[in-house]
This record gives sequence, C-alpha cells and structure tokens, in this order.
Amino acid sequence: MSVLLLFTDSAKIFVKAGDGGNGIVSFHREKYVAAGGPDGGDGGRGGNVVFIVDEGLRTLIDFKYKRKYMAESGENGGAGNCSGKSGRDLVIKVPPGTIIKDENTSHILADMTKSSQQVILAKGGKGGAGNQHFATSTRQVPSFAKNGDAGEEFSVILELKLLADVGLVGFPNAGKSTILSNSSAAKPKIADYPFTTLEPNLGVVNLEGITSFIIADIPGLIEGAHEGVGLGHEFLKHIERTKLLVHVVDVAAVDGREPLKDFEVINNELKQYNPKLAERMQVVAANKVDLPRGKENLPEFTNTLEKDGYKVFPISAATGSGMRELMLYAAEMLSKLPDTFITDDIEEEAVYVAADEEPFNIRKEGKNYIVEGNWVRKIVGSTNFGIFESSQYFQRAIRTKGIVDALEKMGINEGDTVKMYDFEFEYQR
Ligand SMILES: Nc1nc2c(ncn2[C@@H]2O[C@H](COP(=O)(O)OP(=O)(O)OP(=O)(O)O)[C@@H](O)[C@H]2O)c(=O)[nH]1
Ligand SMILES: [Mg+2]
Repeated sequence: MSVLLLFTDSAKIFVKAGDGGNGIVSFHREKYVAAGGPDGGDGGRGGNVVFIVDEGLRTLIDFKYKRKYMAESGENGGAGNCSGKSGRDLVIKVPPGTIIKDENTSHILADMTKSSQQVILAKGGKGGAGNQHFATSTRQVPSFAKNGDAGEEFSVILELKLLADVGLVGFPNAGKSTILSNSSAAKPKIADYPFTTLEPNLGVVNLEGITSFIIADIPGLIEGAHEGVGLGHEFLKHIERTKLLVHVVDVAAVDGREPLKDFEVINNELKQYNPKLAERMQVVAANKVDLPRGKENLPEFTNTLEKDGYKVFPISAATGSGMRELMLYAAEMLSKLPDTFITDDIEEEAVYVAADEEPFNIRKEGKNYIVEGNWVRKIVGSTNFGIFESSQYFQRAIRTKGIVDALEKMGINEGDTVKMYDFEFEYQR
C-alpha cells in the first residue's frame, strides 16, 4: 500500500478571447458611376483561447508569472466587400492532469488529461456584418453595419495534483531540508539536531526556461527504519511513488558517523522496506563540502561510489554550491523516466448521468459479476486501457459511482471476474 504525497499546484489566470471586428458602411465608387451599391465588408472573427496538453510540462509555475492571456481581435471590414482578417487563436500549453475551473462557480470547464488534448475555452467574438448585407428592395442605401461581438472573457483557476518527482533520503541532519529550501520556495524547518523534519515537505524546483519539478523532503531515516524505527515506515511510504531518489549524505560526518557506511545503511533500509525502492534510480548528493572534513572525505567517498556506478554530486546545501548541477541532472533524469501524474476528485463533475437513469446494475453468474448500464458502456468505450492515466481515471470513476461498493456488498472476492461490456478484469481490492 502506498500513500500518495500530493502536491496541489494552482494558479489563477484571466483569459480573454479576441473581439470580433466591426462591419463597416461603405458604398461602391467608380468613376462615372453615380451611386454604387453598398459594399461594406464584414469584421473578422476574434481569436479563441485554446488550451492544449503539453507532455513536456510538469507544473503550473509559468502561470504564476504571466496571468493575463488575450487572443487577437478580428480586424474591421473594409470597402469593396473586403472582410477583415480573423484574429489568431491564442494557444496556452498546460501540463497533463491540469483541471480548469471557473473562478466564480468552481465548475470544471476542462479536464486536460489526454496527450495533445485541445479545448477551446473562450470563444472569439463573431465579426459584425458590413452594410452590404442590409440592402433590401426597400432599403437600397443601408447606412449601418454591425459591430463585432465581444470575445468571451473570464478568470479561471488551473489546478494540478502532482506526485513528487524526486524524494530526498538520508540520515537525520544530512541536510535534506536545507536542499529543499535552497532549491525551492518551500520553507522547511532546518536545525542542527536529528529529526527536525517530522512531516514530509514538498516544494517546486524551478529551473527557469528549462523545466520544473516537485521535490519531497522526508524526515531522516535511521537503522531499522524499514521496521518502523523512527517512524521510518511512515516516511518511506511517501517516497514509494517518486521517480528519482536523491540520496543525501553528510560527507563532513558532523554527527561522527562514516559517510560510506551511512550510504550503505540507508540503502539497506530501502531494500528491506521494499526492494523496488532500492532499485529506483538514485543520485548521490555529497553534502557539506564547504566544511574541511567534507573536502577531506570527498575523494574517497566519490571514488568508491562511482566505481559502483553512482553519479555523485559534491554540494553545499548551505552555500548553494553544486546545487544547480545536481538539479539539472535530476531534471534530465526525470525527462527520461516515465511520467506519473494523477487527476483526483473529478469524476462526479466530469461524468454526466441523467438523474432518473440507473447508472449501473450488476448481475452475478457464478464467479462472474456482470456490470451493465448506459453510463458503464460509455465509460468503458471512452477508456483507453493501454494508457495509464486513462485507466486510472476509469478506476476512480467506477469507485466514485459506487460500483466497487456495490460489488463488495454482493460479496465479490479477490480474483473473481468483473465484466463490463468489452472489458473484463480480475477483481483486486
Ligand atoms: N556546513 C554546512 N551545514 C549544513 C549544510 N547543509 C545542512 N547543514 C546543516 O546541517 C543541519 C541539518 O540540516 P537539515 O537540513 O535540517 O537536515 P535534515 O536532513 O533535513 O535533518 P532531519 O530533518 O532531522 O532529517 C543544519 O544545522 C544545517 O544548517 C551544508 O551544506 N554545510
Ligand atoms: Mg529535515
């Protein structure tokens, strides 16, 4: 069982689609032609504000700096039946998993989960008609045209629930919280005694113009952590879902331990807690190299671990030296590891069911549970089970709908089969 340590990133932005251009009043003019007919052209359409999923983005940090997004307006019409140019759409890229909510009602306007998914959030205004359209048999000289419609505008809240990408592990006092505070805006407590950190802390590391990611600082681990010593169990749970571990070692041995031994003990704890955690990609941060003892111990420490295939970064979390190199490397590794992101608590609003319709019913045939209903057919049809986030969405949706509870009430056992139209799976708690 793993506990999800989620970071909720959010930002409020204002979007405005382009206004439609105005239609104009104009009459045909030509030498020797006395009174030409109306030829005022239409205004162009305003550009839409379009949101698109960009797999390369991980956080909403960019929206904290730029908060106003306006698409281009349409141009006014011209004489000679010339239509104005349409405004260009404004395309806003968001990370996968972003939920867009109306600021006032909190309604979900879009749930940007799928790769390259596109949504027109604010529609551009229609261009106004030129006077050419208003000529009739009785009104041959229309002296009016229509103005363009205003583009839609509103404030929206972007929300993104993220799993931490990077977990900091190491002994108490190794400098994990100092690393977090130095690399992000998070302000964890830092002190020269062990177990300063009692609850995990999260922060966004922003490598401007390159990428951003979430880093988790957990309390220090000690020998026996995997059995729950020093609450190790609790903390290890939190980093099971991270993609990359930064193993922080105090190479200055301020607490009188041996750096290489520390490294081994922590890895041993990880392995005993969960072998998969020990196999997770690990980068080593040799911390406190600003101290003389740190400098002294560094060569042997680095040589030994590099022989074992580890990448070692000498850093001083206190002065900041080496931190950027470490974070850039972490970012590079993250871009190579598969993505994990989740969207939470959105099923009720994202899935519409008519009030008087039974969302599902379940029949039992031996060890098979057959789940049917319109809603069920729809969600099975719209789920791509080969895509992690899609099937994750599906799982949450059927749970929220009460299907899982209903199956349990009917006495379903682990290993029984659940059939939902084309989709069949083995029930697992
Ligand atoms: N000289 C020096 N001191 C550091 C450095 N990094 C951290 N420290 C100090 O080491 C002590 C422990 O730092 P923390 O960041 O609280 O360590 P931690 O790993 O989060 O500790 P726990 O929360 O107890 O697990 C503090 O007194 C820090 O100021 C460093 O690079 N150089
Ligand atoms: Mg700490």
